[in-house]
Amino acid sequence: MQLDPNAIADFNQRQEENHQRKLSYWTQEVATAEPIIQKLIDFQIAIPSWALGTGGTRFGRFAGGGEPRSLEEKIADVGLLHALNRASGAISLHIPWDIPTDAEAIKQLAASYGLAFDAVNSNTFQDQPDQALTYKFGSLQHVDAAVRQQAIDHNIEVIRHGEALGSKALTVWLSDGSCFPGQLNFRKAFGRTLDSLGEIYSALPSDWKMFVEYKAFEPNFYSMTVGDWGSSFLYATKLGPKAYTLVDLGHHLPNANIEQIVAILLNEGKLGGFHFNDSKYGDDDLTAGSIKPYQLFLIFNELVDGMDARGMNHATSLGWMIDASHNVKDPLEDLLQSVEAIQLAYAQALLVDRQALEEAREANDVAQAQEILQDAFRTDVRPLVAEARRRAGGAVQPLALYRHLNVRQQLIGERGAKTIATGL
Ligand code: RM4
Ligand code: MN
Ligand code: MN
Repeated sequence: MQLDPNAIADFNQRQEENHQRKLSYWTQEVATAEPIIQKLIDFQIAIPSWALGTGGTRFGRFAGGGEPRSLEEKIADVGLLHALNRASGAISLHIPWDIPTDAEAIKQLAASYGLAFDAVNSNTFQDQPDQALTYKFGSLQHVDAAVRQQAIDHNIEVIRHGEALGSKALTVWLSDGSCFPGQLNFRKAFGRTLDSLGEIYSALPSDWKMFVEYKAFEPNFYSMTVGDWGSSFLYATKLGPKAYTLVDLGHHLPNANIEQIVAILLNEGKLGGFHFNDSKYGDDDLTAGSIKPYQLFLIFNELVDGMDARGMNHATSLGWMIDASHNVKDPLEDLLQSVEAIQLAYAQALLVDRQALEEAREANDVAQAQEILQDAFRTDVRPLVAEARRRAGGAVQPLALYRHLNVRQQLIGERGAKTIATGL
């Protein structure tokens, strides 16, 4: 379904007075309000094609209705999100869950919604029905060269699909590792994985990036061959200048200081991008900012600081992607919430008084340094984010409008109550 632009304008009109009242503090009192609004308008977050349906756990799956049945319908869903918030202008595809059979048509369809294609993702963590060899004991690390070759070929095929769509990056997340001590020769597994990644790297177009995503656990529970940022950094460094580390917020051991990891990778020029989500325990894939919003802010604080130090464009230098799963919420509502949480953290980070913070640090004024960060974090920047959406043609209150228009009911009407989207 397409959103009627008049519906957005009408709904915004109802909020206008309220919105302007909250915004007036910003426009009248805060000198940086305008540049922050502009940065927010430019900042786009890619939606994962694998998270538009209801997610499951290994215990079950409780599907909602009106889930997208095809890649075309997934693109339509992301188009809806983007029409509402004007901040979801890209989609990230997972192959083979979403194979674009007619790339030109898919590209045009996406363009009609104002969407671009962010990183394409390969999948060597599952066996496909038509696949010759199994990934049960790994893919790029496998002891059998034929399995490694099959996984390399798959990744190259994913690059080709991405090229046809105008994608500029490949994300490789490997489930490779071992479940029990003794199962794997760590040194050999690292070497084989590096060689296999090297083959894929050689197939990258010159203007592409390769994102090496790490994860500390699951599905292998004793060791993961790309298990932490250190290993990912090592692979990326050995592979060459087009390879970068990708940080998925749910892929660390408990209590890891992710903002410090981000600061160091960024400073080394090896941070490629993000999979945003939130978690309480592990790779929970919950809505961004729903559990640890302060952590999300602290990550953005390092990002803004580090990107500015290196003269990087906030909107385009890194891959900004969501990787989430929704077991109990409407996926589209959840994604609207995630995008907004990311924008809020970004806006708060832009508010930090960096000069004062540096002065406090140089003076070892710990309390003052903490005050400066918490002052920004405790500021209600929702009017700024709403204004950025409004100016870009989106809804001041996207979730409220989504509900007001009964979008899910309409999707159920179009697609049916029992549909299943490919993905997590
Ligand atoms: C993994 C990882 C990858 C994602 C898969 C579906 O845990 O986060 O990025 O592609 O899940
Ligand atoms: Mn991920
Ligand atoms: Mn994950």
